[in-house]
Amino acid sequence: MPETLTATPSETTLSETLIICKPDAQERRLIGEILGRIERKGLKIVEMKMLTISRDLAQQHYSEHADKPFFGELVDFICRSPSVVAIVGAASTDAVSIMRTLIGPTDPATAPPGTIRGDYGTVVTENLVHASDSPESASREIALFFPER
Ligand code: IDP
Ligand code: MG
Repeated sequence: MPETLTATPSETTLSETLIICKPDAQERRLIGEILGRIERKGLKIVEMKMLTISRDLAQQHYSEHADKPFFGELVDFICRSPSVVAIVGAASTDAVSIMRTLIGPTDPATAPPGTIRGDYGTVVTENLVHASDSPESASREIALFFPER
């Protein structure tokens, strides 16, 4: 049997990021597909919960976009039905960049096939999945969604 099929994945996580399967993922029955891609990549789901994000939490999470014209639409969208929020760990220091590569660029219309957004989305607001954009954002967002940690 090839080594890759028998190897035990590393339990070590050297870095973490935060992901959100957004409301469109639940509505379109794509939560399992998204989490499956993350796991098959070799990343580890370290913590996970499902919740309908409150407007207050959404505004804090997306505070950097408060002045953008799409902010109201974005908050309405992210609160409209349940999301799955997870801490994702990598056995390297690159959890943030690996996850960002896996999801693809923000606009699914131009995101390359092979990325989650490129394979499943067509409009920019409803792009299925969030992932932290830097280690600093990851720390802030993990504290926001998992304050008990
Ligand atoms: P990111 O999710 O790739 O980091 P950001 O620029 O941080 O992208 O935007 C946050 C979220 O806001 C996006 O994932 C998308 O859902 C939404 N968004 C971004 N740009 C637009 C836009 O121009 N119109 C509507 N929604 C947008
Ligand atoms: Mg962002």
